[in-house]
Amino acid sequence: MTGILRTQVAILGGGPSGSLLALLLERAGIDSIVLEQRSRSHVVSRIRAGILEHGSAQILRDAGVGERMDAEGQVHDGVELAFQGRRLRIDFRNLVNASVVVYGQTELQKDLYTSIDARGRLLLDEAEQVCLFGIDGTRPSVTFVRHEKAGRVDCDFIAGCDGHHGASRAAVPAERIAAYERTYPFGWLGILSETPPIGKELVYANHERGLALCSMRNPSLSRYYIQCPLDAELDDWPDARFWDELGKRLPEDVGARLVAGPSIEKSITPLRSFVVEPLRHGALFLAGDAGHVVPPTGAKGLNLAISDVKLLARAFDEFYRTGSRRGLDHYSDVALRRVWRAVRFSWWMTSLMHRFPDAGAFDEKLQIAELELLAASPAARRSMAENYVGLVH
Ligand code: FAS
Ligand code: PHB
Repeated sequence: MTGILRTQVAILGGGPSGSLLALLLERAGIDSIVLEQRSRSHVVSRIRAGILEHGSAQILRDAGVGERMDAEGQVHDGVELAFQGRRLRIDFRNLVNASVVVYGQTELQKDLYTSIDARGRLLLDEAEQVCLFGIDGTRPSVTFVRHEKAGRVDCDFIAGCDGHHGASRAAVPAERIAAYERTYPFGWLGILSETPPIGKELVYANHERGLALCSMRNPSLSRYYIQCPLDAELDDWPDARFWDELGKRLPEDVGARLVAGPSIEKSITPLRSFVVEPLRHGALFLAGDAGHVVPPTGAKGLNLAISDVKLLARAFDEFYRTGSRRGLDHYSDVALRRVWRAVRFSWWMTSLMHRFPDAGAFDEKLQIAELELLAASPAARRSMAENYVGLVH
C-alpha cells in the first residue's frame, strides 16, 4: 500500500515502542500508521531484552497483549549477585513486594504483531527512505519508498519510535537538541543456547576477568553474557571458548550447573548511556531508543520504551478527547525524569559489576565496598530492588 495516506499519528519504527504505541492508540480510538524499514521477520529475529518490570507487564496486559506473557513468562522474585566467592540474593518480594517477568523481546514482538494484525492496525514493513516534513507546523508528513513505490503519510503528529539509528532524531536540527552520552570501555558478548538455565533466577557475577550474566528465556532456553573488549570479534569466540570463559567467571557451584551446548545466536553489543533532550520537537515526539539508550546491565532499555509510549498514548488520548495539549506539552519533562532515574541505575549497576580496563586499586576497592554495602544493608538492597523491578509508571 503506497500513494498518499492520512492518519492521526504516523509512527516511525515497528519495534516494541512503535508496535505497542499503535495498540495503545487503538485502545483510545486513535488512528495510526506504522512505518518499519525492515521486514517483520528481521525485527522479530533480533535477540534483545529479556526482563519486563512489573509495571511494564501490566501495561502490556492493559494493551491486550499480555496473555502469552502470563502463560509462558516466568515470574522472578529476585536476582543473585556473585563477587569474591560470595553470593548475595536481592529478594524483590520481601524488599519491595514486587517481581519481574522473564519474557524475551522476540516473543513480545511476535505478540505485538499478532495483535496489530488482529486489531486491523496498519503496519507497513520494508518502508525505506523515510523522510519527515513539517514537524514545526500543523500538517506534518512522512514520505517513504516501499517495494520501489513512493508513499506519503499526512498526519497530525509523528511518533519517532525508530531506535538509536533512526531518521526521527536525525530530523531535528542539531542546535535544538542536547545529547548526553557516556560510552563504556567494553561490550557484552551474548549467546542463546537450547540448554537448561543454571537455576531459577538470574546470576550477575563480578569477576576479575569481567562480568558474567546467566539469564534465560524458558526452562530449555538459556541466555548468557560475558563482558568483552570493545574490539572483540565474533570469529574469535567459538562456542567452546565462550563456555570456557563463562565457567571461569562463575562461582564454582554455579559453574558446576552450567550445561554447554551449541549457540543458536551470538552477538556483541557495545555498552553506552545516551539521552537527548528534549524528546519533543513540534509535532515530533521521540520514544524508546530513539530518545535514549542504556547499558543492558539494569535491564531497563525495553522497559523505558514501554513507559515512554504509555505516557505518549495518554497524552494523545487527552488531546483527541478534550483538545487539551497539557499532556503533549509535558511529555518530554515527565518521560525524561523516569529516563534519567533508569540511566542512573543502569550506570550504577554497570559500574558495580564490570571490570574497567583503566580502574586502579582504589576503584576496585570502592567497587567491593559497594557490594559489601549491599550485603550489609537492607536499605541498600531495597534501593536496588526498587530500581530493578521498576519505578511506578
Ligand atoms: P528498536 O531499535 O527495538 O526498534 C526501532 C525500529 O525502528 C527497528 O525495528 C528499526 O528497524 C526501525 N527503524 C530504524 N530506522 C528506521 C527508519 N528510518 N524508518 C523506519 N523504521 C526504522 N534491553 C534490555 O532491557 N535488555 C537487554 O538485554 C537488551 N539487549 C539489547 C541488545 C542489542 C543489540 C540492542 C541494540 C538493544 C538491547 N536492549 C536491551 C535494548 C532494546 O531492547 C531496546 O531498548 C528496545 O529494542 C527499544 O525498542 P524501540 O524503542 O522500539 O527500538
Ligand atoms: C537478558 O535476559 O537478555 C538480560 C537479563 C538481564 C539483563 C540484561 C539482559 O540485565
